[in-house]
Amino acid sequence: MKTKLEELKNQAIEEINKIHDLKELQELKIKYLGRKGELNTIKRGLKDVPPEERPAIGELANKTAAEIEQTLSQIYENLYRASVSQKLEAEKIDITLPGDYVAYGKQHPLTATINEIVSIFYRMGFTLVEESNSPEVETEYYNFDALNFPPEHPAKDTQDTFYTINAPNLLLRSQTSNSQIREMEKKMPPLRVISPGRVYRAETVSSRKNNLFHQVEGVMVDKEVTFGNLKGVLNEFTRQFFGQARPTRFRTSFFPFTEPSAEIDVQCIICSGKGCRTCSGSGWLEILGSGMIDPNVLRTVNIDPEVYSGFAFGMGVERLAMLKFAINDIRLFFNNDVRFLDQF
Ligand code: 2NL
Repeated sequence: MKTKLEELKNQAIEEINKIHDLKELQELKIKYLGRKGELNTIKRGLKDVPPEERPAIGELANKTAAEIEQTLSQIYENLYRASVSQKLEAEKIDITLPGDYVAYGKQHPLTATINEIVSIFYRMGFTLVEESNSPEVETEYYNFDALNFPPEHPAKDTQDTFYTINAPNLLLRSQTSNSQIREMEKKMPPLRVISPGRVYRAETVSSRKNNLFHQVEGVMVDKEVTFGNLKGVLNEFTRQFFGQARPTRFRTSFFPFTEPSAEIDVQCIICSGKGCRTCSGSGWLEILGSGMIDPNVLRTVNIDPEVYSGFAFGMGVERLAMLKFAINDIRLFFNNDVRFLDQF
């Protein structure tokens, strides 16, 4: 039995030293040291050994087991180390390589233009209308009637305005004045608010017109607000938006909701001559409409026109952005072509 154990040990160590991976190691462990393994098979012969020799043989069996165990764990350690360094080698990262290209998003030119307009007025004491006062789906009353549009005004025609088919008198607002009417209904003067937002018109889409566009409108209402205040505020706006050097002019106009009314032009940024397509040769470009709020409008929102007066203005954001950045097609704002958007 002594030789059997001796042979077993040598055989086991020889086999263990030949293995390549942890799976083989596990198999050998079971083969030699497992419950039904070779060592136990030999140990079962212990009962045939004379009693006086049993302790020495038993001790030898335990020693053999310990030696096999030790060889196994040594090999285990070597294999484990090798597998870890192999893994580390395979997953090695070269931190000196340049990083991946990341395409940064940009603010849309319309958003940037709205933000610029809003911040200019903000610095002159205007605040934004409340979102809840500025719905895009609106009643005929807030879009037209409260603004002193006569019942038969052509803008009310279904050819010009999008009406909903499932509810009478419900439409997509054609200007953001609805929000100022709602603000004035709820709050007392002094008031200085602006309302940027989407508006809708049933236009034939072209390089100059889209069914959806953006407006910024504003009103200021207080005791003794004058046309002089209107000129002061709007001159300051055009100076900041188009720059000190660009000449502007006031020109008389007409709107149902303001009296008197005026439009502001800036000198054409494209041309300085007769054949210009941008300004039709006039040399001037209209940038916004304005006026003193009609007393009828103030009465409609329960503000006494004998006590209070106000001015109002409205401008098309796409139009202003097109003039400022020399963009020749309004559809570029809505196509989301990155080659266009990347330039801002
Ligand atoms: C334009 C002209 C304008 C207004 C908008 C307004 C609003 C109220 C009362 C009176 Cl609540 N007026 N808004 C006034 C004058 C002109 O817009 O050409 N917009 C693109």
